[in-house]
Amino acid sequence: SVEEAAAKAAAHLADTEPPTIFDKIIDKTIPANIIYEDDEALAFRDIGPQAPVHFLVIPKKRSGLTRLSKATEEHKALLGHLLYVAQLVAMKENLGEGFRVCINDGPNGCQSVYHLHLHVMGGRQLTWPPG
Ligand code: D5M
Repeated sequence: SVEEAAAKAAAHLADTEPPTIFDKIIDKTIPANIIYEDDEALAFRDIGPQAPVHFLVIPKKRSGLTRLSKATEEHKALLGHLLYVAQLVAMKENLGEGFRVCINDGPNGCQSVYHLHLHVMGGRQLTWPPG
């Protein structure tokens, strides 16, 4: 369809944007504390933890997802998988008392790395609202 072709073109354009530090973590040219990996997703500890447990879940292929707002219909399964992995690893990290999943999108969302990532934080009483 026209919509699919447009989405494909947009995804290609997005993937011509510069690689990020996360690409180097994925190809293991820089070290990271990786706590989970499968064919599609990687989870590793955040370098500046905001809670006793703070890790990131990212897609191994950026797939045009520089940010959540670039998502198209074709990303739905991947997005679901990332959220599933977030809770899977949260349970492995003993966050059964609760945790928070957060995605920062764009300048107003305070996004700094333009490769989609879910923050998962826990291990203390979190407060609401965030800043
Ligand atoms: O969050 C980007 C997050 O990525 C931020 O919490 C720091 C983290 N970060 C950046 N570089 C690294 C490396 N090399 N290892 C682990 N974690 C890292 P954002 O939502 O874009 O503001």
